[in-house]
Formats: sequence, C-alpha cells, structure tokens
Amino acid sequence: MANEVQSSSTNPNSDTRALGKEALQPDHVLDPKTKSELTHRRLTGKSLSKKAFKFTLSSRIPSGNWKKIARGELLGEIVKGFLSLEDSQRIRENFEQSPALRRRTDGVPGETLGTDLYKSAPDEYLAKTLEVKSDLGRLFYGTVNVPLMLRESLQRTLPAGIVVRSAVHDGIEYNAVRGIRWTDNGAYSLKFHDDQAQLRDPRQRSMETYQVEYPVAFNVYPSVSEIGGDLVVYNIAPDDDTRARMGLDFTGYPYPEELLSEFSNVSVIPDPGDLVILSGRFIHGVTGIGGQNPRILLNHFGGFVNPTTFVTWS
Ligand SMILES: O=C(O)CCC(=O)C(=O)O
Ligand SMILES: [Fe+2]
Repeated sequence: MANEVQSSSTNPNSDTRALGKEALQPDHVLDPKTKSELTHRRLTGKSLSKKAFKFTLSSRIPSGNWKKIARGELLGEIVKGFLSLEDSQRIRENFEQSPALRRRTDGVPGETLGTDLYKSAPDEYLAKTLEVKSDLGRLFYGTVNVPLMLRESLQRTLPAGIVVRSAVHDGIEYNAVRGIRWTDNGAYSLKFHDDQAQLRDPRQRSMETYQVEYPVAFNVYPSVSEIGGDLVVYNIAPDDDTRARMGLDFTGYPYPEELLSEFSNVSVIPDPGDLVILSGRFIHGVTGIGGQNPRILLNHFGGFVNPTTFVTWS
C-alpha cells in the first residue's frame, strides 16, 4: 500500500466496543455498582471507517487532504521532508539556546517556547503572547519561518475566498506556533489526550478558537529521539458526555490508557524535518523517550471557525 500508513494493530474487539455481549444484559442482571462503574469508565464518541483511519503520505508540501482532516473525515497526513535537515538542525540549536524556554506549570509535563492556550484565560494568554513574540521569532533565525511557510502552503490549496490567518482576540494575533519538548517520564512522554476539549474552557468563550469543532495539529519535528517518541493515535474522538463523566470537560487530558484497548490505533515515528498533520479530536499520546537526541516539536493548531475562515493558534 503506497502513499498511506494504516492502523498497525487492530483489536479484534474494536467493533463490539467495551461492553461485550455478556455485559449488554437487562439492567437488573448487573449489580448496580458494576453497572455504574462500566458506564462511568466507557469511552464513547466518533470513530472513523477503516478507510479513513489512516495517514496519507506526501512529499515536501501538504496535499489538499488537510481540508478533510479539518472536517474530521480523515485522520491525518505525513509530509516527508517539510524542513531540510540543515534547517532542522539550526532550529534545534535556536530552541535549545533560547532564554525564553520555560517549564510548563499547567500540569502537563513539558517545556515550551511560546504560548500554551491550554487552561489560559484570554488576558493571560495575550499578555504572554506579546511577551514571547521576539524570542519566538528568533527560533527561526538563520533558517526559514516555519509557521509562515506552513500558512502559505495551506493557503495555496484553497480556492479564492477562503482564508488562513492567525486567530485574533482584542486586536492581538495569537502566536501561530510553539516549540515543545515533552518531559513526562513514564511509558509516555505525553499522556493520551484530545486537542478539542481544551478549547471549551468557559473563560475562553469570547475567543475565536472556542468555535472550532475539529482542531488540526500541524506538528513539525526539527529533532527526534533515537528511542521512543512515537505518536500513537486511537480511533475514537470522545464526545462531551465521555469528557463530563471523566471530569475532562475542559482539558481532554489525560484519558486512562486501559480504556483505549478496544479501539484500533496507528503509530507515527517521525523523521527529522517531517510535518505530521493530525485531526486532533482523536485521542493521541507520545511514547517515552530515550537516547541522546532531544525530541523537539513545532506545534501549530488550526481550525475552521466558519466555512471561509481557517484560524491558527498555539
Ligand atoms: O508531540 C507530538 O507528537 C504530539 C503533540 C500533541 O499532541 C500536542 O501538542 O497536543
Ligand atoms: Fe495533542
């Protein structure tokens, strides 16, 4: 199968879901405690067909498939060699030497250069956006401006009248990118999550990103670890009910790994310079990291806020 990466392990139970036949008995047969436990712990939501649960492959520039990804109709695309190795190396150096690199304090173990909209109130996010703007700009010093290159390549695939731009709040443009290194130190360097719940924070109701139904992650990897660092994605986009039951309404992080085994999954092991485009509502995480090289990610988020406007943020 050329030009696509399909699910690597398909659980034979994936079509029957967590509650197998024996669990689907009349209510009075299950003791109430077991019943409530099962209902409480179950993941429900949208799964893609086998045909759509895959990453298409393209070379150097994204194909027009990202529009399907942004409608939640296709899982993703891997763009090989989006950045040259030379540019990747320079961005890695700029990232590692930046005085603005900060350990996150929002409960997600990692270091960010830039801004994390996750759990931020609008004023706080915008103040931070202005504060880091010049350091973030310096991440691309001596190389290419990655968010600009990305935005232009997306724009080129669109008909006239549809625009790709930074999200704006109170006259301030959100940052289009952040540099990240994940530091969780268990089996996963970034635990399983979705990228949409975080946009539902009630404090962010007035922000453009609150309107986004299907966020897309555009992840560029200037450096990858020799061991681990696989991006693992499961074929389930949880619904609001699931998030509410798990108390993850406004974070979507972290989902318990043991609940995912009934869904099929696909793993992506990026090479340096690759761009991975992912429909971010599908639960995903990153495996633990080892070896000498850091795993550095340039993460851009984007989403349609109406049929003619695609906004980006970080
Ligand atoms: O590091 C990765 O490959 C995925 C990053 C991610 O899921 C996120 O930033 O939300
Ligand atoms: Fe994510």
